[in-house]
Amino acid sequence: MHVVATAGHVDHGKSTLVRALTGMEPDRWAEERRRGMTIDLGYAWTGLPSGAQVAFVDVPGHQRFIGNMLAGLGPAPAVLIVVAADEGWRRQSAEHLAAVDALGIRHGLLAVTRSDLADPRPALAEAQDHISRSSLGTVESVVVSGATGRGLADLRNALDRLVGQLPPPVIDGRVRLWIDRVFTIRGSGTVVTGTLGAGSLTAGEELELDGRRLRVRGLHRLGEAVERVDAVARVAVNLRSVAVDDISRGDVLATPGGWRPTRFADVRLTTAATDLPAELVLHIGSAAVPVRLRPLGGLTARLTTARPLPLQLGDRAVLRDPGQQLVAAGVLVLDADPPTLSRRGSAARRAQVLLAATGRPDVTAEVTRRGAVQRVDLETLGILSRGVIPDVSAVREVEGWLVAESRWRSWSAALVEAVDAHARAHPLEPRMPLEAARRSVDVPDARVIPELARDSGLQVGAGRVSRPGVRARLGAAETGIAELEARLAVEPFAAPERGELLARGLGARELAAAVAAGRLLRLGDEVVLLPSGPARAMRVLAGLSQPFSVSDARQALGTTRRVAVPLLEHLDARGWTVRDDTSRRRVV
Ligand SMILES: Nc1nc2c(ncn2[C@@H]2O[C@H](COP(=O)(O)OP(=O)(O)O)[C@@H](O)[C@H]2O)c(=O)[nH]1
Ligand SMILES: [Mg+2]
Repeated sequence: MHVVATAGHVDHGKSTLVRALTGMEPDRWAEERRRGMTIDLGYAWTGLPSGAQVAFVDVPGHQRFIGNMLAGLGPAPAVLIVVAADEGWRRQSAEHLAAVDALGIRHGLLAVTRSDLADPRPALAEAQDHISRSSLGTVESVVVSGATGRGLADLRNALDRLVGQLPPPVIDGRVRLWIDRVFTIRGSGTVVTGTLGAGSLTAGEELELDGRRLRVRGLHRLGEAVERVDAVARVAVNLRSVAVDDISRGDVLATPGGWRPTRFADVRLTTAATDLPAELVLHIGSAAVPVRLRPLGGLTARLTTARPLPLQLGDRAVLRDPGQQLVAAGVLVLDADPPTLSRRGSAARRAQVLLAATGRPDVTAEVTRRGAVQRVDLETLGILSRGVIPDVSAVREVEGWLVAESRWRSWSAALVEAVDAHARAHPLEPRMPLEAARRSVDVPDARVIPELARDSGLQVGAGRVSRPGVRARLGAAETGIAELEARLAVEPFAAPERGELLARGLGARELAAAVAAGRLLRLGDEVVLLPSGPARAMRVLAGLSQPFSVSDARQALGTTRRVAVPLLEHLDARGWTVRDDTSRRRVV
């Protein structure tokens, strides 16, 4: 399906054309039909000669309803501009074209209608002239009459060519459905409608609305119940467990976790705009939200929105001056996650950065600007698609982080320096804990450190990072350790008592260093043996009749319960012995 919005001055024959093309009534309200004027958005659809389906979003032309018009136009990929032959280019023709241009819509068609009332050529030439200077460029034109039916077949063919040129939608991406209508259907409950520009919807799935998870009870597409709707489409979504009053036009149904609503965006003004007031209304999708505009320099500005919006890089929107009911400017979102502007001069520096921004995703530039960023953040900002691998010569991907090569090299240098400084300051434990390394290098996530360390010629083990082969410098404790080693070589299970350790100058730090250096083995808090102790114990225990008790082991090893119990537990833990029941073991 394709979606085309109408545009054009009030009473120029938009709704009449839609009615003639579709056989459906776009003016849904009794008041609209009584006044013969479109007030709100109308919806109608038809098949084209090629078999393609087109759904129209028919907009009001009257200046008072420009907000409604923008809600219909905002999410539409293409536009049908309607001009009356007898009236020519009028104020809202220009206003609507300004909105089309601000939104950067590139696909359109011109219909000069009411050709039964006047020579269509002057109106056509004038309209073409205006349109060719907008984002639409030169468009195909058709002369028609809604009253006589003249040119309707040509218009159908032209619509076919128009929709045939539209770029294929992305359907495996995130959903952001700007809601344009909310109502209840008896027996079904709350229904919302919108133009699905990308992604797909499935009955039964969960979506997010304003942070709430809601389940899709059913879907309608062109009036028919369906299980799944792919973009581009007009779609009606029946939602469970939400009241009509809790939803309004401009709200968004979104892929859960797929978007990060923001109140700040840096934008480029895309249409020449001078003397913009600071208080404006931003029209994006079907939403109209008050914003504050802070010029940064050149045509760039920071927008602060009255409520959070799910924005992404490259979004187009319209700024309107609420006092004047006019399109004030178009905006292109350059950054939906901008840095805070604090210090004097930071706005000007920010403008410098933004001047170079294209509004197209540039992963390398984004990662370089931020240094390091989580992949999921770039995905929610629309900068990187799921599964796409960034340029590996400029960006490194580690544990869900994207790190600019330049930042990686500075981290690497800082890590080597920090590890060396740690080793100098802590000779008894020269290996630096990962978290301390993370803090001193200012890496956002300790999970990145192991790869950073390896890439820097360092080694990682036991939650610490160090130069390869680094040893604890035991210094003054060396003599005490050597004496203890000599004694344990003779009496392997006579673990030293606290008094002996202190007498040999071995406090907690020295013992920890000797353990880290592989000189001693510590079992629990109390027992210190040689690292060979457990293997020597196994040789003795294997000679016992199996199973054996703690007491059997103690006697065979010539030691005390203080040593035997943790030693046996250590052997259990290594899988060298197993406990048969609560008190007896056997050698495996
Ligand atoms: N004679 C003539 N009248 C038309 C034609 N198209 C629309 N009209 C009339 O123009 C008026 C406005 O039409 P409408 O479709 O409501 O205009 P919209 O405001 O652009 O939607 C209505 O009275 C229509 O009957 C046409 O091709 N020929
Ligand atoms: Mg109308």
